[in-house]
Amino acid sequence: MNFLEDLAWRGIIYQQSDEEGLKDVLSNQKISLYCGADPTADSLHIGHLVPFLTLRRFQQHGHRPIVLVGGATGLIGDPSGKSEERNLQTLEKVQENVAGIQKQLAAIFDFEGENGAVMVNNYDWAGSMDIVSFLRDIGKHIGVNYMLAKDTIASRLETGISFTEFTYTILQAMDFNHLYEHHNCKLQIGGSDQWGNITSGLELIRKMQPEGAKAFGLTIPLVTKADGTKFGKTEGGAVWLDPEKTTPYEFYQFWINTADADVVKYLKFFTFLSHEEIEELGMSVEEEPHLRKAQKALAEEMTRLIHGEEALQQAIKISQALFSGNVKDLSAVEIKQGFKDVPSFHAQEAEGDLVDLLVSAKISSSKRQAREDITNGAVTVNGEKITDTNYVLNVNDRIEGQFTIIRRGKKKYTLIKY
Ligand code: 485
Repeated sequence: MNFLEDLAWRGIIYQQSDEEGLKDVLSNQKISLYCGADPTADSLHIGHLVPFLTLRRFQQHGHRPIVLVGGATGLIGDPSGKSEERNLQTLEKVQENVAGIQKQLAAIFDFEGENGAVMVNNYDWAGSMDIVSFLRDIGKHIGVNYMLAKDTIASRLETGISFTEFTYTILQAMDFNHLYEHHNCKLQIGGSDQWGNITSGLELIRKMQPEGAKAFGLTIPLVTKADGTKFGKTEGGAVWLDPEKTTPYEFYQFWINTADADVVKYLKFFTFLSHEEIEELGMSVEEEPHLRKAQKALAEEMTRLIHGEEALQQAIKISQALFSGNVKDLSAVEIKQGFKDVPSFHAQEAEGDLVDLLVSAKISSSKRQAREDITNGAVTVNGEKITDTNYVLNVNDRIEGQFTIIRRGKKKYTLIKY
């Protein structure tokens, strides 16, 4: 199975500008190719991953990835897939976001060696271009009729689109042409919503480059869920790569919770596991789904890839502790991650009596209920069952002086903070 066949097996290919042509080029040369992201936030989220991981697959096969962050395009706003005009961001905010995103992308690629990755920012060539050059040298090659026919523009004609966003596709086309000229970049990849922008680039290259110049476009399908809900969203919103926004534990939990109907597809899309490994995990989903081997493999691969081995081990430790209830060996840092979404209560130094605390932290509805809960054996403090209704919490019940974990019943955790 060759590289393109592997991508097809993984379900990664959606549209191609010239399937035979690309197959031909890749069968006898190593190329440079690119994928871009706009700095709309200071972090990427998992919706960005498949295209960039695909870029990394190309690198593993000897091709050179060019990673573009849109310092210029981020100031304009891509209308693709948006039903409404975007709000402009300030230059300062965009630059701050560029730095955050570049750092995350840098961690995914290898910058050393013969086909080391290249990081570029389109602000470096588009930011200083003057309007007369733009209109004469670039704009003249792109017909307005051609632009109006693009889905992302046509779909906005009723509701309205500014000249700013209308022009966006030309900026992205200019990037492809620039990278073709300066980096011999022959292929642009992106999510399926980028088809219009990628083909604008092909059009501009055809018009501006010497006859016979050949470039290609390839898009990747949107990641979907079997139950029809949107991929990559949790109750807390997007799943970010930034550990401050989505902790490694939450990140791990997101993947662990993948449905059986989706897990093999995600293993193919997101991981670098071999066909044999993925097929074996697929069999496990069929024959022994309760073991959730495929989900565990997916969560481990993804957490290790984005956050590293140490964070992965911590995420596993927190998950096991929360599952078994044996929480006393967690460190304060681990508790902060694992209990981010658990109800918490700020206790005053004086509140040492367990019954009082259960009531003031709203764990039990009354003192009577609290005593009943304790005698029933429903209450644990840091994973230890307490059956004495006169129990008074002491300094030893504070993990690293900061937290006490109280559980009522099987799963209802409350975090006491000091
Ligand atoms: O030369 C380029 C300039 C900007 C871009 C690409 C090439 C960014 C692109 N227009 C864009 O908006 N991408 C999205 C983003 O930045 O969030 C997403 C796409 C998604 C996938 C992902 O980037 O919506 O399909 O391509 C990497």
